[in-house]
Amino acid sequence: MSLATMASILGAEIVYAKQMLNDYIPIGINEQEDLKSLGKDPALKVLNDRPWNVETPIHLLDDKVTPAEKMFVRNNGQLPKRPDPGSWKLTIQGESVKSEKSYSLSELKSKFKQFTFQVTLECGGNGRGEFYPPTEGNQWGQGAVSCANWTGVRLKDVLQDVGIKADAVYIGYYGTDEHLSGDPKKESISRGVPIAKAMEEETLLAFQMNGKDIPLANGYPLRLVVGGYPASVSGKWLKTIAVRNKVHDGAKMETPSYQVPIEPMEPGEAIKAENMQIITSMPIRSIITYPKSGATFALSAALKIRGHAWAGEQEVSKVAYSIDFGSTWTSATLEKPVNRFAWQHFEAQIKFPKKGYYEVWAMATDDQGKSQPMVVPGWNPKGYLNNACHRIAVKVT
Ligand SMILES: Nc1nc2c(c(=O)[nH]1)N[C@H]1C(S)=C(S)[C@@H](COP(=O)(O)O)O[C@H]1N2
Ligand SMILES: [Mo]
Repeated sequence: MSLATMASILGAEIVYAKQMLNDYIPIGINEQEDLKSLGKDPALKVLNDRPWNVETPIHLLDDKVTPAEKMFVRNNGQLPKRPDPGSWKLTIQGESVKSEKSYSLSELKSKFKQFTFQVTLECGGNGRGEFYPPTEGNQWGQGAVSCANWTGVRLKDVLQDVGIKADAVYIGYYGTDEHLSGDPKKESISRGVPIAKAMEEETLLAFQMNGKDIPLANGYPLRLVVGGYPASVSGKWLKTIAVRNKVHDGAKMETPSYQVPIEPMEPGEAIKAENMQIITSMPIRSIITYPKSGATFALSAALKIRGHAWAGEQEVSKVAYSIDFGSTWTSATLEKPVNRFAWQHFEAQIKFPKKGYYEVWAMATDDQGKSQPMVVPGWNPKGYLNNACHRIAVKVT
């Protein structure tokens, strides 16, 4: 590869190119090539490539419907090879099914009514990087979230077709992604939801995203899509659903995975299983997707900001912004969600009083009156559910 080609891929001159070894490929290029092979925008941020954990910078979440190439990736195990959709089977089994049943993808598509919902999928660890003291795990900024259109059939309709017993309390999923160790006896992740959540109208067995095949990294050819809960319950590369007569006990259902303290904990305090609860509805949060933090604007023109807000299983009823470090707040214009579990868009026109440096903060409030905290909320051992206000820097000249 010529220096000029490398510079154009990197989008910058390689300042010390003369010092580079012959045939050396800058790491910046490797990561970008890998992202391209994943089908992702090279501007996404790789937090880990084994397993793949790729975050979307917030200004790239500006679309109302998240496009495939901008959707974050959170894998716990190895990325499966592209499977043959013709031989894919979904099996519904477990203690609480009347009898096990399997469906091919074409059976799922032809036998059941299809639905499309726009669903916010947010990693339970989104915002983890801001906890202090730091907790283990991917140090996500605030971009481990997406909101795409998912098309599929209702899990409810399929479970009713299979026939489930009265003692069913939970479902658990199994995907085809191998454990990082390659040990076939180990699962990378196998989580689930209470049966009532599984039976909700919007809970889908999805085979399309934004009207196309689901990207491989996001679960091709079939994934569970469950709104409002942490995205870890939306199993990718879905092969099996177990209908359980107890809380599902798959990988990452155990304490402290995807659990938060009932009574507040001090950093370093020993974790007691009886003080931990499984995360259900995600907390309220908002992000300012335009402008990009650090942008410069002329004082003469009003600045139009925009972004999205969501609140797990609740609806967002208000978004306000502040330009004076939270002293005063002004309401933004807020749209209704296109359906339950879709994020909601807000925008506002800001007139700044004079030239200088500002921060724009956004704060959402849900229909139960719950707002986002201005600072990082209660520390927890795995760094989940940081929904502190998002803020951007703005220079007015
Ligand atoms: N089979 C499988 N499903 C999975 C995961 C996984 O590693 N394997 N990761 C979960 C987690 S923790 C999250 S946050 C979401 C991420 O979805 P995405 O990669 O499509 O953005 O998928 C969930 N479903
Ligand atoms: Mo996650």
